[in-house]
Amino acid sequence: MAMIYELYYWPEIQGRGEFIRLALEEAGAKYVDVARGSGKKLGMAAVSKLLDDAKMATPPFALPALRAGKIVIAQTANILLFLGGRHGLAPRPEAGKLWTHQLQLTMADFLAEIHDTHHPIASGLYYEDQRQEAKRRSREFLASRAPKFLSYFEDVLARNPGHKHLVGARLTYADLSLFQIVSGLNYAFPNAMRALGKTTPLTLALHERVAKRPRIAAYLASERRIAFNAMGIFRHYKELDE
Ligand SMILES: N[C@@H](CCC(=O)N[C@@H](CS)C(=O)NCC(=O)O)C(=O)O
Repeated sequence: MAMIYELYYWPEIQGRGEFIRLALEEAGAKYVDVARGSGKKLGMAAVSKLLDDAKMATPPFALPALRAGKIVIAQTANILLFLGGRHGLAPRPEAGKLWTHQLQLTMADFLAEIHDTHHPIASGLYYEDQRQEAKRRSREFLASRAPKFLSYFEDVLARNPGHKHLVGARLTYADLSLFQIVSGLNYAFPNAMRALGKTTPLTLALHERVAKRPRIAAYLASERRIAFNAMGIFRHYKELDE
């Protein structure tokens, strides 16, 4: 019988959980989005139970976490390393596996900087309490950091024969994650992305192709896909996108 994974993540945002959802959806894997479910052993109570489990020998520091049978794995890139190996979403040879993981870790760095555009001082403070700093941070991010990260991934695509995937000749979870990053940046910084996109045609083409993959297209059109919103990692504040 196929395993039913349990994804533990916050119920109202795409956030880091979305990188896991995309991999599970592309793999056609069976999973339960625990916090979004209702009934026995589901909902936020189940998430709290996991996070508060004092007896667990391998507790996660933060979400997302994935339960696969007896093991619970956390750290987005670590979960994807695991799923990539199990579902053919990464090369099997060590060099390719590590390269895919390396790209994912670089996207994790990028994502942290994206988050810090609207929360540069503290995640625990309201955006309104760090507005001025957010403006400065975003200006710097859009002028130098976003172009540096995006042109890096563009260059990786350019170096890979065929230019269709980040790694080798087949789709990997790194492609799915780059799709998610571009989707999020388009939502958060539509103005800046209009200009930045012109310099990253291979990345934009990858984004289009991933969106059209049958399982991903079905997922994006479904209720399982949470819309971008003002609570997630990718947020749209007009004043940060000028
Ligand atoms: N490096 C971790 C970061 C995890 C993380 O920061 N998760 C957020 C939600 S997206 C969280 O639950 N943070 C709570 C905290 O840091 O206290 C990963 O990539 O999974």
